[in-house]
Amino acid sequence: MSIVRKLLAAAAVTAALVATPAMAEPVKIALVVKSLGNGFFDAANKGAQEAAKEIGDVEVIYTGPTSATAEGQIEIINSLIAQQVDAIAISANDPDALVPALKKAMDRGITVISWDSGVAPEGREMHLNPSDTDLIGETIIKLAADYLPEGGDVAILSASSTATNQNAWIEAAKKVLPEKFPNINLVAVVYGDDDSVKSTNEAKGLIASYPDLKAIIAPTTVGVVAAAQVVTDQNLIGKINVTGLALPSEFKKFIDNGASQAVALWNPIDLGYSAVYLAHQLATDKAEAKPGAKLSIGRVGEVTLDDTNAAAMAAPFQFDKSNIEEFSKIY
Ligand code: RAM
Repeated sequence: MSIVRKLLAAAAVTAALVATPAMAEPVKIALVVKSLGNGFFDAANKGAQEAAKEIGDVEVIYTGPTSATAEGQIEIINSLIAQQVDAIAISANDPDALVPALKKAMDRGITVISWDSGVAPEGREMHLNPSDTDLIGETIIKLAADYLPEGGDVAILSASSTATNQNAWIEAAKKVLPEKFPNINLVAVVYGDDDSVKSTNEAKGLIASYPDLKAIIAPTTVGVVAAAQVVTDQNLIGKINVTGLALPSEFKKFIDNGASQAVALWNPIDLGYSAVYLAHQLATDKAEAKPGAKLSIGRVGEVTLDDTNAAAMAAPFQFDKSNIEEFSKIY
């Protein structure tokens, strides 16, 4: 329980002795995202608000910087400490740069967890991965390889160069390449910072620099849309297949027009729901984050913490012509 809540609880007991029972303060959980204006995080917020409603007496504060930087997130963390929130659930733009600010938050009794994109273990109580990191790494390569029977050049268009999640997926992808996908040639990894304009320019740069490019793999919902738009605009449909991790509602048009054969993702609504559910359990002392702990994520199920207090949710779904329409209505 946070220090603030303990004090409030004590105050409420005192007040109850002298007057009518005090109104309980809601548990304040800040859902801090990499940047605002990203549809993936808006969907996560939908799930976060659902969790708050279901649990009751919970206020979710949805916040994030305007661009996906650690500096922007540090400012926000400091302001959340000043606001005396009960918990911070953050998708990090950098695994290390946020640690001092998050440690300060924990020293003040604020529960800190990371989700989606992790913080180094010393800066949080636990981390929630949407899915197994190695599985995501292999999936993004397979999505390209499935449509390249002869193999060929592929490039990765990532988010920011310090994003914990994308960097871990790219590492995992590089690990499986030589053995499982020997004819896939990864020629470049570039960074669009989860910014549409930068991602568009990086995609154009890849196409200009690598004339034999057969696929662009963007493990970011922002980058994948930018790359597919560039391929569409440059009349490269059928020559370059865009794939990666995409939000069906934003990406359906590129499956429809053939700029992409297939993409993958997990359910961002369930991810946001689970992050808030976990933050609430830890902030109210209903659960403790320690290796081996099995923690409830409400209607989504349960996760088990590993040695580093990290847990992973389910395998990603694949979307193609057969099912993207249906999923595009959900997220
Ligand atoms: C972007 C963000 C997010 C990532 C998704 C797949 O929206 O970078 O962190 O999980 O893509």
